[in-house]
Amino acid sequence: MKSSENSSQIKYRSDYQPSPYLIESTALVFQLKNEGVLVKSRLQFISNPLFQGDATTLKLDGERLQLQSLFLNGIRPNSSQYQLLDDGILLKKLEGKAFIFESQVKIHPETNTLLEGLYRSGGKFCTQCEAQGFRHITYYLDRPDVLSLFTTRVEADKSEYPSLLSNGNCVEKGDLEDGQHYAVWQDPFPKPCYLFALVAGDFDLLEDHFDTLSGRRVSLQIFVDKGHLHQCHHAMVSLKNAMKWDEEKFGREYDLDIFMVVAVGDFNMGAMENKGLNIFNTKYVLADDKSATDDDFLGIESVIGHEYFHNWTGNRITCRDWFQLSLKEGLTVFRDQQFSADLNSSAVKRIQDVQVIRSAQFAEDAGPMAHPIRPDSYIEMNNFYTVTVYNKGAEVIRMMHTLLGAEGFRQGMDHYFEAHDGHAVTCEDYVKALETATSKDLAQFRHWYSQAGTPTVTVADEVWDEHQQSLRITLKQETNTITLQQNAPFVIPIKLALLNAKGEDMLVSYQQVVQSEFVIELNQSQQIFEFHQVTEKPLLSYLRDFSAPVKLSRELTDDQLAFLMGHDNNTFSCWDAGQQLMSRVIWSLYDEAISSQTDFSDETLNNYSHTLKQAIEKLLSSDIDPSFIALAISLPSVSTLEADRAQMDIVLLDHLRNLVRKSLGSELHQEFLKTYQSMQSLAKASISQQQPLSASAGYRKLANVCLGYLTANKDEGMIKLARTQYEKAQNMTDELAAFTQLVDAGASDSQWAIADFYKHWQKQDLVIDKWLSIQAMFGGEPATTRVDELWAHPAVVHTNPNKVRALIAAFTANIPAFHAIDGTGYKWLADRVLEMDDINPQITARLVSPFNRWRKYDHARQQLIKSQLERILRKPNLSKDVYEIVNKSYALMSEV
Ligand code: B3K
Ligand code: ZN
Repeated sequence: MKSSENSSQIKYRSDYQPSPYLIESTALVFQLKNEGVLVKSRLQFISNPLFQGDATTLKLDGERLQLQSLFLNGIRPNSSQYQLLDDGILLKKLEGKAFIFESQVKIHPETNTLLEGLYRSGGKFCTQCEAQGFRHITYYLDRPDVLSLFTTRVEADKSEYPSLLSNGNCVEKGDLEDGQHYAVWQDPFPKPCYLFALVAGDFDLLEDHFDTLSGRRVSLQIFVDKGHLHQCHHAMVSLKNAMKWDEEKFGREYDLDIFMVVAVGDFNMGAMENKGLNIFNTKYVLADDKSATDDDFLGIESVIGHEYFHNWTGNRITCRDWFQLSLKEGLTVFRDQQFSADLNSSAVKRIQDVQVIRSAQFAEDAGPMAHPIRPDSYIEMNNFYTVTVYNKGAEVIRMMHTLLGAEGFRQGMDHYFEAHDGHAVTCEDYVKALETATSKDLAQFRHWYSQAGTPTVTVADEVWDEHQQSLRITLKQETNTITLQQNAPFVIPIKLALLNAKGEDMLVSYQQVVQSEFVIELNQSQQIFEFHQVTEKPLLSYLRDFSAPVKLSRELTDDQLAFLMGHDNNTFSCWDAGQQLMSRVIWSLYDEAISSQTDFSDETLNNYSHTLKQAIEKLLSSDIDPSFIALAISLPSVSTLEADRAQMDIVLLDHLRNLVRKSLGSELHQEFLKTYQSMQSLAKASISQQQPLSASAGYRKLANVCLGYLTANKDEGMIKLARTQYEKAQNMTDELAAFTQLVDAGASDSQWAIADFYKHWQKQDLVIDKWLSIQAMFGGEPATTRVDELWAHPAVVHTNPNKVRALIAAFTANIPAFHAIDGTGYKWLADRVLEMDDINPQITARLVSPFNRWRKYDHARQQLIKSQLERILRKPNLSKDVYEIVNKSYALMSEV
């Protein structure tokens, strides 16, 4: 497809029109065969009262379908009544208020490498219809505001496909001739076709049940590949926890008699919330202590929760159009974050969520793909399942939660469910529901839905008047993006406290209320806030719990940061102060390196990091939650540091960050070693006492962060320590952490570990993904040769998204290799993009996204990236998925 054809396909939010017709009922019959599947459909159309205009023509979506037969109201239409299009069928001369459309199409799931619509992989059939995959199955109104009652009959060979599943309840099943059998599923809830699902295969099944609040018994079933039954228990426990949590926290009860989860190895993303039949990537279902890390267990809990929570926020109430995606995604991410926070350490969870915003969402907002959480246009909708729509979307919900208070927010949610159940609605409807229930005016707050970019909040002034015992603070906000000029100020809730010299929150008065912690609302470009009864000069703790997705700019000394790090009783702020201190150390080294063109040795570093060293030492000897300490002593990632400056030499930055790590590693060697040893024994003891996994996970986390510091200098004795841990590991968390250090250390240990790990785990797909990622991220020189070899490795099946991601996405996180100044890393990525685009454009469009950060890099690297973007754009038949991303980058690059 030519570029001009691609850009002419831009869809705009402002163009929304209701559909001329709705589909009352949808009856589908699938005859599943290994070569070619027949899909018969019978659709009952009725005119849509909301539509005003000419309803004599109607376009149904349909792609890659071979039409075999067609009936309108039981009669074969003549050629003047319809027209076949590349992307659907146009029905003409429609008369009356209702009609029945029947078709039979043939599709080819066996060659479907897009993994959209119906596809066959690993001997099973499964579907993925969001956002617009249903049009690859049959002709339909493939849009989320057309809700229909579905009945699905599936027929297939009984021995090859004993399980035949679809949405809702199974109402009939039986045997057919020639070894075939069938099942009929009926979904009592009207739904848009993106929530349709079908699965057929031979699975192992884990069964359980859940008794709902009102006493109904729901049968729970998890289907996995044969031989994996022992790996589904955690997913089942997580599901039951999620069901209970949604009842307790949101009063939401499950609504069908059965809830099924199917795990498949070839899947474009994490999971999908199809009504009653969630389909999951195996990565978010399968886990056992030996093969899954503690983080994998947490990931499963969160994704199982997320998909389950969609039943109310997404399925019962869905989106009117795809521009409203954050209506269900931002809200459901917020819900899954709260769920994980309630079940684990809420402080740690909050920090991890903020890390995602700072390392990925800020970058998106600063680059060519910047968009509001409710985008205004797209070429390929799948490109807008972004960290902005999802995670910033969740932050926007969180801010409303903060502004309304927990109780107000719950009232708002109750009203939202009550008012919109069974409908396809907009973000505006959601905000209005919160307003109606609470009488809070959210008019200006709505800018968060319409404006892109990360606001910077600057503390312009803080004046304490000893005589008046008052404090006046002046705050400013400003937002810049590459693509848009922002104008309207946001409503920014800032949670803060005033610390006294002892580091305690002072009781002060703000707007006549005396408290120790406040949420102030910054809603102008510049604003003054006054506090009274401020009896001593305070040190302010701003943006507690990261109360808004903004950058905070203020002047603090190292000592003040260290004080906050040691005293702030808000865990997030305490961690954040430490991160700022660390960033400052790294950036000041960077500035000196640039100005003096010095290649720093470890000795010179000592002068820089004294305050930091002391702060880390203090943390290591404290008795607070080890998983918090692990986060608090870890340096900010390079992708987080990137957000601090307009442009940088990214390889130098990475190098200096590593130098700081090494310097801390050698200077605090004894402290790290001591903590490492004590955490290891605590972890062991907690296992022998059979404490839950979560109890020992914190010990392991801290031990492994210490191991990272200890091995940073590649000291022989410490590499030996890593090797011992690797050999003795009883779980994947410890094994993988040690493996990572061994691979990073290079030389013979690395070669040995890589071979040994593979020998042990070669039959476990998900573990091989880890093996690939670690090598791609930490493998030595020349990195592109290594990843070339891995790309050709028999385990790396190019049609499997997990493998592709494990290798390619991980390589782009290998900073010296990906950003090599000879351009080999960029070329390697572009080569893979060109190769993968024909196989799976959706995945490929994601792989190319590291190039979106070009603006942050130096001129030489920008030029190297530019030439790779040109190469990609020249590819014949470039998918619209990749075109949209690459062209956006390229067009802006040509402007600067
Ligand atoms: N709703 C799906 C994502 C669909 C992605 C389509 N490219 C999973 C989720 O967010 O729960
Ligand atoms: Zn979701």
